[in-house]
Amino acid sequence: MKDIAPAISPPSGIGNNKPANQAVLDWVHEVELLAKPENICWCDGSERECDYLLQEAMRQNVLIKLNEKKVPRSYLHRSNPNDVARVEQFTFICAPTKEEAGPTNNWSEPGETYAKLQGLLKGAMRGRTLFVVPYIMGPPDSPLTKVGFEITDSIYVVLSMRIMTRMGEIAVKRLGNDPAAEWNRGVHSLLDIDPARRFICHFPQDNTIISVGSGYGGNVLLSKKCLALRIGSYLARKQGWMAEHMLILGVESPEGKKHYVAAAFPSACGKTNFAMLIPPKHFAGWKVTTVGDDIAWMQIRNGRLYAVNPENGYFGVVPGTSYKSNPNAMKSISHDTLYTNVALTDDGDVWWESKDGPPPKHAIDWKGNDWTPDSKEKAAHPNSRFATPMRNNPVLDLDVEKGEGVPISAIIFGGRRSNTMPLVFQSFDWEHGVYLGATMASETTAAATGAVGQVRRDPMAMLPFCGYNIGDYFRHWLAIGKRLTNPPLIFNVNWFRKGEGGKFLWPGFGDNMRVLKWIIDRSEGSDAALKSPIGWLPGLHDLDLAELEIDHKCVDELLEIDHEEWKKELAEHKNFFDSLGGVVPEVLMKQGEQLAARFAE
Ligand code: GTP
Ligand code: SPV
Ligand code: MN
Repeated sequence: MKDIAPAISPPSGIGNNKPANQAVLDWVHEVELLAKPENICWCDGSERECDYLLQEAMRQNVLIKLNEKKVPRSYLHRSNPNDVARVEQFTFICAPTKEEAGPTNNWSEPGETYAKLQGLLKGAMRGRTLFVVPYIMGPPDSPLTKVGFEITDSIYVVLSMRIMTRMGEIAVKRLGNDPAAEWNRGVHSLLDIDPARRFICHFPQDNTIISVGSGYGGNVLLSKKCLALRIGSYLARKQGWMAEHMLILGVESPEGKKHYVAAAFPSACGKTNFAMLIPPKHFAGWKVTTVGDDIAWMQIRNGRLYAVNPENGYFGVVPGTSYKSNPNAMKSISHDTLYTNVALTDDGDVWWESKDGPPPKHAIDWKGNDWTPDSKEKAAHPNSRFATPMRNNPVLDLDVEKGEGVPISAIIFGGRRSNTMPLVFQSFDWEHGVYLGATMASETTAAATGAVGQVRRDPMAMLPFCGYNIGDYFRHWLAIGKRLTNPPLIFNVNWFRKGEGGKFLWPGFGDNMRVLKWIIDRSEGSDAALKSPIGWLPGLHDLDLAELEIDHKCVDELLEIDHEEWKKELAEHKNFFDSLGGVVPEVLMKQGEQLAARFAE
């Protein structure tokens, strides 16, 4: 299968949705002169255009149509095996100075970087079509909503953007004719999918993104990590709002009382699953609904935080998804879904590790090779993904389009930690909560290239996504807290603590409702908690574990604070802050000292 495909020649009425805005026309013309495409396809996001592009993508072997009976209107794409995840080491924040990018980002000088990228883009689209994809991020009537245009030479990117964003005419109309209007410029070219010529570059001051050499996910769907998080976080700080790597869920009690919660977990650490959870039988009458599964844009209204999901679809991890773990995700991806890097069965269905039922006797793996259950290789890549419209989600929250957003009662941080971190605890206050976020860590996953399973600090799950100096980002969090008269409570969770034999102590998935319930109770003023050096912990009887088959020993272990482990943890917090070269706000340094002092008491 291919990423790079020759130019298409759309019939009349398709591909000529040229906007009137002169700034857009000038920019596209500039890229055209540089990249020398065969032709330009101005996208309008219509059904007719989509049908045509799907036909072309199949004809060009970019997509395989799946069995219409098994997965209606769904397709499989295989990316180049050298191009299966985000590339953090080749991701750059090109702020005017290194200091503005800060100690956690790769920086490169804007002038030199533009020149280098222009060199790479020279003639890069010869023989290809240049697609212009207009899109908006955010519900149409939100004041936070942003317009973006992505230029790309990948038909797969166009089809993915149509799922992931509100794409087409809606954005052209919203931008209007004012050449001074604000919009994001995104240029993407596959070049030749060579890892040596793969760069994801952000120019926050110019609201511009240039991505070359990749065809995969977060590297190329420029709306998502590049605009909604990296450029988004830069704009958010300037404009006084927040752009976060957070899911947003609604939780409604049997009495009809509803809360919204936002949770920041690092990549492939459970956001999509938590956002769609189905409460266990014991919680009859409780309902969880999804506002977003990956990104939250939040602003202050009447002293409270309100969140919108800027996206229109989910780009979720496939392996591990099953009717047992996440029935709502399974239903969402049972039709109208674009799969990347999963296995293809002989009857045109898709398969992946941990899907329900026995593995197929034979399949074609994600690399396009024969596969049987005896194969040593995985059938699906660990970072294989689905792109599916959020409308497919059976528990989509009714307020997902609400421009003002949903009010947030609690913020949850969490990572993958085999030890040290208890199942759940609550911060003493906002500043302490910011400390929890700033010091959080997680084992690395297949969502980015590089080693998997290594504990690294990932502040607020934003390490790869904060578009400016992390010290200023911490300061921004603290400043937001000062402006909130009714701030969300802040919690930390860990679904991934392991016991003897390396097995997860906590069943996770739907049973995470038990933890969520405690969080909601605390938000409503319940005093069911015990004070510990690290924060408020649920007492043994404060978590509703009814009808859960779990050893009491496991629950003890899940809630245990091991002083030896915490001694190491505290040292790592300090090392991490010190490694940031003096940018960490004094209040957070103090929080660390206070935490140590509480342990010494
Ligand atoms: P990104 O899209 O990369 O930002 O990831 P995400 O945070 O949305 O992660 P996702 O929900 O897709 O989960 C990633 C992996 O973690 C999947 O393989 C899940 O099956 C697994 N997972 C999710 N929730 C749980 C849980 O509660 N317990 C356990 N053990 N695994 C979980
Ligand atoms: C992540 O890595 O956090 C993702 C997937 O959500 S990607 O869009 O590829 O970045
Ligand atoms: Mn993510």
